[in-house]
Amino acid sequence: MSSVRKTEILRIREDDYRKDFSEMDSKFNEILKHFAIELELSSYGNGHINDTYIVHSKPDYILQRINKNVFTNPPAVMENIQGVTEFLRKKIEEAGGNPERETLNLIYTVDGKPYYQHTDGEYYRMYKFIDHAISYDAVENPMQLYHAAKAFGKFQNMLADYPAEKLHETIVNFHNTKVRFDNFKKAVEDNLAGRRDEVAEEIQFVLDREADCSVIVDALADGSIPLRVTHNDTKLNNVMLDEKTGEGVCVIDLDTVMPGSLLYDYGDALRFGGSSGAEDEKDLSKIWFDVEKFEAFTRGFIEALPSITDKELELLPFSIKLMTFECGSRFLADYLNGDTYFKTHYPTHNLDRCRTQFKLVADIEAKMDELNAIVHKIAGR
Ligand code: ADP
Ligand code: GN1
Ligand code: MG
Repeated sequence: MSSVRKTEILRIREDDYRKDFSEMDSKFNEILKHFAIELELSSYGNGHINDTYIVHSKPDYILQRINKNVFTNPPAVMENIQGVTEFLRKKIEEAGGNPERETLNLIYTVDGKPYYQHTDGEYYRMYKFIDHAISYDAVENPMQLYHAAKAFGKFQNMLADYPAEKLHETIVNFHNTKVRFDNFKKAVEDNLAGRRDEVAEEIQFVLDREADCSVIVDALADGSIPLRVTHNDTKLNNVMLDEKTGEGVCVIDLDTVMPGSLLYDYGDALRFGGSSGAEDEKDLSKIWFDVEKFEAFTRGFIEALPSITDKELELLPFSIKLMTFECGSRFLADYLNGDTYFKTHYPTHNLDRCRTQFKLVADIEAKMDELNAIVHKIAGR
């Protein structure tokens, strides 16, 4: 354990990494709690994909095991993150900001790599821990969404001239909703977990909305909206907000930075942030699409991205519906496949998540005219 405490930038000994951190976590946690001593390395955060640990040191670090099932080429993911963070570092310096805090800072191994591959084949990476900033798992007030929107908008602005051809497609067709729809139908057909009959209503909900799936994909293909470098996973807990001012500090979770549409970032952020409740709330009477939160995020996003085109503006409310629909159908597909993609904590976790998403989709559909009017009011065009 003490070897972990000694971890320093560029001085990480391979031996430190040779331990299985998840095993350490459960075993030592159990032993140390009997001595009322806190573990120096513990599980951290609520991401659905990677295994994240905080390494208590001076300063602290974030250690992550990259999910190889989701990211089949971790070195390509790390090449993207290395390229993007170095690029952002320069932009932040030019703007007089603090790159130690405003972008992720990778810790390199002693042999100069941005990740370490353990002998068991698993990939680990390390970042500086961003101090005095919070990533929220739930929205506490609409101002948080305003600040998150500014941060995600600024992130896109800074990457506007990033050479997109350098980016690997870390998850192929990540937001290609047409392909997602086909994958969904395959999950229904395969019925791997034998759960198809209990979710007939949810399956029908997806099938009824096939026409929506082509709207953004086709608009990108025919050039009516621009291809941009986007984050693609803009959940509120993927941005750190300053613990005192509440303002955006740093956009994190850069695994899916790829060419895409601004609508993916906007829609996905409001899929999560615009909900009245938790993504896995069981009581659906507590779930609706909150127009006040929508307005706060939309205001921040449009302020940060004045380059947004008329066509993109027109599609903003639709994109929330589509990203929510996409995510709900991904949760349902994973439920049908036997929960192999998202981390789940109980057997119907993915189904509960799917149901909140579909409740939101239906509510967004009902509020579409109101949402469109608000976008026009905010944009002034
Ligand atoms: P996942 O892909 O599993 O969502 P993330 O990269 O989003 O993994 O990390 C999970 C959580 O860990 C984040 O939501 C955030 O709370 C925390 N986290 C990640 N990186 C940092 C960092 N550099 N500093 C502080 N907290 C971090
Ligand atoms: C995952 O990694 P995380 O928890 O920030 C997922 C997103 C989903 C989200 C749903 C790489 O995000 O696409 O929208 O869960 N990330 C990946 O909460 O699939
Ligand atoms: Mg995350």
